[in-house]
Formats: sequence, C-alpha cells, structure tokens
Amino acid sequence: MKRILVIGSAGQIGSELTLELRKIWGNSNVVASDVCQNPSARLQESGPYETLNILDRQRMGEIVSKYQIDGIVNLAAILSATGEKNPMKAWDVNMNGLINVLECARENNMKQVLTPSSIAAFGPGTPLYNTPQETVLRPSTMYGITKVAGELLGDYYVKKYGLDVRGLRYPGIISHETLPGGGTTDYAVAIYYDAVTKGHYTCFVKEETMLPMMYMPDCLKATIDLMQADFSKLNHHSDFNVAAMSFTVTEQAESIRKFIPGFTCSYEPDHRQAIADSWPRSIDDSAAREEWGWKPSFDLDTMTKDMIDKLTAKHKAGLI
Ligand code: NAD
Ligand code: AKB
Repeated sequence: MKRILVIGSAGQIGSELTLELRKIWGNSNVVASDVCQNPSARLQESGPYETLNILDRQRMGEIVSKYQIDGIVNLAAILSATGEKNPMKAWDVNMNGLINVLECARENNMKQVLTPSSIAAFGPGTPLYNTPQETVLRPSTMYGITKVAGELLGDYYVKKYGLDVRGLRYPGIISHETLPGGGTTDYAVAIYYDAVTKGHYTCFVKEETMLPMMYMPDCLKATIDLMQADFSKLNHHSDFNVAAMSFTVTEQAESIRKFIPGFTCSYEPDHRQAIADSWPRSIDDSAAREEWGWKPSFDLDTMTKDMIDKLTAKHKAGLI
C-alpha cells in the first residue's frame, strides 16, 4: 500500500491510529477523513484532511482519485449505546458505509481494506469465558448485528473478488487522547477521567461487570501488525479475536486506588448493563497469536498507571 485513506479518523481510535500510520507510511501518504468538521489540530496539521461522510460514495471516489488511494482503513461507525438510541442510523452508517468502502476498493483495485469488528459481534448463547474464535454469533444490539454482517461481507469480498479485507474484534479500548464515542465500554475510560478530576466515579454498570479491554498502545499495535501481516499466512480475515485483559469494575477501582488512595466509586446501572451482560467476559485470541504473532503488552495496573499519569498532566494543564 502506498496511500491510505482513513475514514472516521477523528474518533477515539482514528485520532491516534492515523498519527501512527503517518509515522510509518509518511504524513502525506495517509489521508485523514471524517464527517466531523472540527477534528484535532494534530490530525489536520500533520497531513491531509478531508471532510467525508462515508455514505457519500461519489465524494469518496473523488478523494480516492485525488490522492491515488490504494488502501482504506474504515473506522466510521455508530457504537453500541448510541446505536440502540437510533438503530436505523447504526445500520445505515455501519452497513451502507461499509458497502461503499468495499465497492470503492474493489472498483479501484485497492491493495487492502481494514475494517474493525468488535466483541459486540457476540451475544447471548456465546460462551462467556475464553470465547472461541469460531462460535455462536447472535448479538442483541443493532451495532452487534452490523458487526457480524460486516465480518461476513469482508470475508465475502475476499473470496468473491480476491480483495484483501482484514478486521479484528476489538475489546473495549481505553485511552486518554480522545473520549470514546457512545459505546458500552465507555465506563472503563470515564472512571479514569473522574478519578483524576473528581476522586469519585458513578458507574453505569454494576461493580461485578467484567468485560475484555485493551489499552490504546496495544490496539494500535494489533491494528498495524494485522495490516502488515503476510496475507498468504492468514486463514481468517475479517474477524480475528484479540484480547489483552479482562477485569470487573471493582478490580479496576482497586487498581486506581493503588495510585489515588482516596478514590471512590458508586454504581447506578442503566440500559447499558443489559448490553454489557450480553458480551463475553474473556476472549481466546489464539488464531491472532498463531497467524500474525499477536501479543499484548499492557495489563490492568500498567495501563492504570499510564492513564493516571497522562490524565493528571492534562488536568494540571487545564485540558480536562
Ligand atoms: P468513535 O465513535 O470514537 O469514532 C467514530 C468516528 O466515525 C467519529 O469520529 C465519527 O465522527 C465518525 N463518523 C460517524 N459517522 C460517520 C459518517 N457517516 N461518515 C464518516 N465518519 C463518520 O469510534 P471508535 O471507537 O474510534 O471506533 C472505530 C472502529 O472501531 C469502529 O468500527 C468501532 O466499531 C470499532 N471498535 C471500537 C471499540 C472501542 O472500544 N473504541 C471497540 C470495538 C470496536
Ligand atoms: C462499544 O462499547 O460499543 C464499543 C465496542 C466494544 O465495540 N466500545
């Protein structure tokens, strides 16, 4: 791949992944885009930025021609909690947007498309612990339905057209640069912000809720490692399980107290509890480990320390 278009680059993952891709491919060879009109200065100043609604197929084609794009990273999505408020919008952006990306890539003979899936592809009936790569995929959210359909579509384009499509089932991603965009795992990020700024967090899921999570540096590494993996060695394509750590909210609060001793957490579960309860507690990612050498670096305490250090610096600078 010589020139990559990142769609949805202003979001939680895109705002950091785009900058990492620019370090590897060169600033001018990674075109950031998003429907958002005011992305961060870092995103706009470190390389090209185009406003793009993923549903606007014509403009996507114009940008692809303008920059001679030969690969797309598709991060535009409506996440689980927002998707339950507006299921038709989630279907439209996640499915019709993905079809636009795949068709644009096919018509332009692109070298690669990366489009992430999620642990939201799982649902009731999926084994809760050490969830296997091949298992029951019957999600209960519209977001999850679009993720399962997206995995199937990606694999369909691989088989039918020989297009190189890749994807990972990310767990909840925890980071300190850009806030998450309306998911169920957002509590695991918000708890750090409130620990640093208020010393207290009111959590929207119960204390015993356990979900698979990953720190952003591992998310960036997993994504780039999969993008750079030898296609001929991949048996899977659009649906790799990837895991790093699993913990309850109680365990996360205890980890925070190692660095902020007075931290307190209370619980007011809302509609997102049912979504969290429908997802696995832990993930078997042996296919990713075997096929492209996946291995995470951060555990709960090393992530907590780094999150608190970074957010404390931001708080002192008046940024949060
Ligand atoms: P996010 O909500 O933070 O960012 C999504 C971006 O897409 C936003 O900047 C938004 O403006 C943009 N967008 C929305 N509608 C658009 C449209 N019509 N056209 C163009 N852009 C549009 O999401 P994220 O967390 O960065 O997620 C990126 C990908 O990773 C998604 O596919 C998501 O499902 C997946 N994922 C994320 C997580 C996580 O915890 N962050 C976990 C599992 C999977
Ligand atoms: C969400 O909670 O919707 C996302 C995800 C796990 O896909 N963070």
